[in-house]
Amino acid sequence: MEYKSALLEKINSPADVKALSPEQLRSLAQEIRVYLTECVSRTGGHLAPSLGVVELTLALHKVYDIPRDKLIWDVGHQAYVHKIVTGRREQLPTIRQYGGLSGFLRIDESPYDLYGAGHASTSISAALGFAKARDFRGGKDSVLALIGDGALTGGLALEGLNNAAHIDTDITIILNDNEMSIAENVGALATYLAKLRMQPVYQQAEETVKGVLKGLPVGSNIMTKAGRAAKHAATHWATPAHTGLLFEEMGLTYIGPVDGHNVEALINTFRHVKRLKGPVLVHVLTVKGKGIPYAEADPLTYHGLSKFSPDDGRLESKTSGPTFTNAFAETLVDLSETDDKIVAITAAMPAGTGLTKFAELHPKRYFDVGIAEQHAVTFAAGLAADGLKPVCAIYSTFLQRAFDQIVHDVALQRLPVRFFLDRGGLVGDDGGTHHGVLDLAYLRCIPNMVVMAPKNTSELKAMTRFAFAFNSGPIAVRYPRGGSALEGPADMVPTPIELGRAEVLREGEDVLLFALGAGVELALSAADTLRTEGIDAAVVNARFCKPIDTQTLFRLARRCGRVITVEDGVIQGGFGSAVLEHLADEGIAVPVVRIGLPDEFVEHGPVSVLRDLVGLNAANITAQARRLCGKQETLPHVPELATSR
Ligand SMILES: Cc1ncc(C[n+]2csc(CCOP(=O)(O)OP(=O)(O)O)c2C)c(N)n1
Repeated sequence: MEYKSALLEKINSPADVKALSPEQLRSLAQEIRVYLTECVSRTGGHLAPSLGVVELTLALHKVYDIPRDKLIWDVGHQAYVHKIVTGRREQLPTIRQYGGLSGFLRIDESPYDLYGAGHASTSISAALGFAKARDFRGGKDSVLALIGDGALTGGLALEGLNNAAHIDTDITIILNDNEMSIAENVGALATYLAKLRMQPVYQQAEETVKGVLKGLPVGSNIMTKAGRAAKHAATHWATPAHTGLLFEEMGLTYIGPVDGHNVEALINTFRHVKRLKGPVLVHVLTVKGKGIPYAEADPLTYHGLSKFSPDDGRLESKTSGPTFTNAFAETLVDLSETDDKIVAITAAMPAGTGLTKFAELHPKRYFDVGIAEQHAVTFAAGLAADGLKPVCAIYSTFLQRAFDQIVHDVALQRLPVRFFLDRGGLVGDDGGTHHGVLDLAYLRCIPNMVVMAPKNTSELKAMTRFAFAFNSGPIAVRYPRGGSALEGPADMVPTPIELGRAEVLREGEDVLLFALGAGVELALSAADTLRTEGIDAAVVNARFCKPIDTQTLFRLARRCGRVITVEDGVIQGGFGSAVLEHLADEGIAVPVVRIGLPDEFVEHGPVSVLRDLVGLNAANITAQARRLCGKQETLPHVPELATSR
């Protein structure tokens, strides 16, 4: 990839962007695209979203005075260009690496990151908070929310929009419309935006922009009929009167559509939008992956990816071996062939959750509801209440959004909704917003809920079959990204799954290692080491976090007299807590050590590094067992936990 950086190497702050002419900004945009692609090719990360907003980001920094003006990014996965122009250009190669820049925005990373995110659809609500806070302090700064068309499908974004149109404040919502969520964007709003895209582009040329916007009555009060009419006439000079009517009827001023790759048009638009009062929505049309042919042609693959060749986009081959996602996907497809009651729901993540094949085979039984986890769960509840067998395939971290729907709509009514939570445990590079470590705790406390975690992919297959045969209430299976080191031969059949029954992997006399999911692999490895030291550890694959196999737990806890629990979730309220509670209720007073994630948000970085940092590894289990058995006085040093604060 040819790499010119004449302008880029002088960009150290937004002031350097402000000093450039539109012509120079166009050249800078090209340099940024090459640099960005080079960097992401080496680290992995979100490529296509940032490539789509290069001109938009430059225009915003040219016109607005950030951080005095408040720019709130939705998700933050598309903010790499913002990082480059706000003093983090040289650090970009460290993005998503342990100790390096975050792949999202974080308040503590830079004064230019006014608000952090990682989950979608938060920007409008947060920006409204900034706008009202400004009003209270009598400030004059502009407040902007930058949100994608995908993120706009989220209920939270629509709640924000609803409130923005009603609350008396000045706010600009910039809609970055590239027609894509991670996959194709879906829903009625997406269809509506597609219609708007067909309209003539609002800012064709500088003169048009100036002509249109000069006619705009500054500070016109859109709450009065005359004010609204004047503003409407001025903002719809080049586009038909009905353009953006949906937003206008709600009470927002609609500006657009604007060509998001015409830096001059963007600058002119924002200069004038800055003068507008009330809630304004600027509809910007962008192309995801813009300027890098392979990313433009396949924005889904290049949305977020691991390392690749910057010249032709060739992906580095992934390590082969079965994955949990595929194990679930294949079993679901198998089951769906003989059971036409099975229906599947994703919240904008068809590929990541393994539903692509199911969608191809059963398009009528497959629902992508957009970034709408809450709706997904209540929708599933309705389907289940009328006799269907819905599966909600949602990443562990995103299902957090739908906690009350799980409680109120599903569990309270004992509806048989199957939850498949991919990316359970530490996910690595995406960091604190994305680690799926709360799920065991937040699901375990819900009455009527069954919660499982497999030790390997063949067990996940068995659990998937079990979950679809289980019709008496909600059931959840959570599993990590990737695969397991515990895979047996491909044709190995795991011992049958029975409700609330654990699998005893090793009997023992000295210490009980009671482990769940990914913790089983670590417990077995620790037990091997302990055996060489004369410590006889029993190892149990708990399989169920709820209900726990108390029969097995009590028998082995009594026999061994010492218990260590292992899980890749938070220890507060999680699986280990459940074990403690059961032992206490039964009056079994044995020492218990819980190994899992501490009460801290964990950083981004490779999973193995993060696990070592928090002591979620075989070495720590071994050391804890030695100590319980009186064989080691002091524990090895576990380095201080890195937190996201
Ligand atoms: C609550 C939540 N659900 C799912 C995701 C995963 N996710 C990250 S980006 C994205 C698509 C966002 O689309 P859009 O807002 O249009 O931005 P684009 O990537 O197209 O620029 C999704 C679904 C998320 N971050 N948060």
